[in-house]
Amino acid sequence: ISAQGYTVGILTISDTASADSTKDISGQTLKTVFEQASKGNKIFEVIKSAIVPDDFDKIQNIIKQWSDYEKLDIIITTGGTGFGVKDITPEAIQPLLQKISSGITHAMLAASLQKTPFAALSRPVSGVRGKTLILTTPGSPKGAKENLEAVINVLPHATDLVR
Ligand code: MTE
Ligand code: CU1
Repeated sequence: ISAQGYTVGILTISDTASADSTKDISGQTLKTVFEQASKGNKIFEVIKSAIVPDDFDKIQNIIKQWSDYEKLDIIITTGGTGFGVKDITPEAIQPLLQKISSGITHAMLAASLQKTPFAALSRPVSGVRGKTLILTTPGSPKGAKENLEAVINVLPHATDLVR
């Protein structure tokens, strides 16, 4: 594989979307944000997309697959970051992170709080596993978009340092 830019995997974590993939608007929204950002010099290539239910093992398995075997540069998730009983994205992903990137998490929350006080109800985590940068965003298309846009400009440099 001779990817010119940064390889990206988008993981939608949602019981609803996993039952009916046409309901996965947020995954598509994230893809569009990466495509628009790639018009400049920062070329992001979304080469993996998947949908899993709010299931601890299924979330961990695909994160491990995409980082340890596919060796993606960036994995971004949408969904499951809230306070609902089923929301377990941070609990599933945090133990897989070898380095915690508090700054990226902070940047997402700070920018989000400028948009809505309900940003406080997201519990994002982010960090590095192997050579892969992993970040989580909320499940709504708006929340996913705003969180990615908050940090997308630092992702190329972050990824250069990791790989
Ligand atoms: N962050 C941004 N930037 N914009 C938003 O609209 N919505 C919030 C929050 N973060 C939101 C946001 C809301 S209302 C919830 S409940 C949480 O994300 C958790 O979302 P999730 O459980 O779908 O991951
Ligand atoms: Cu909410």
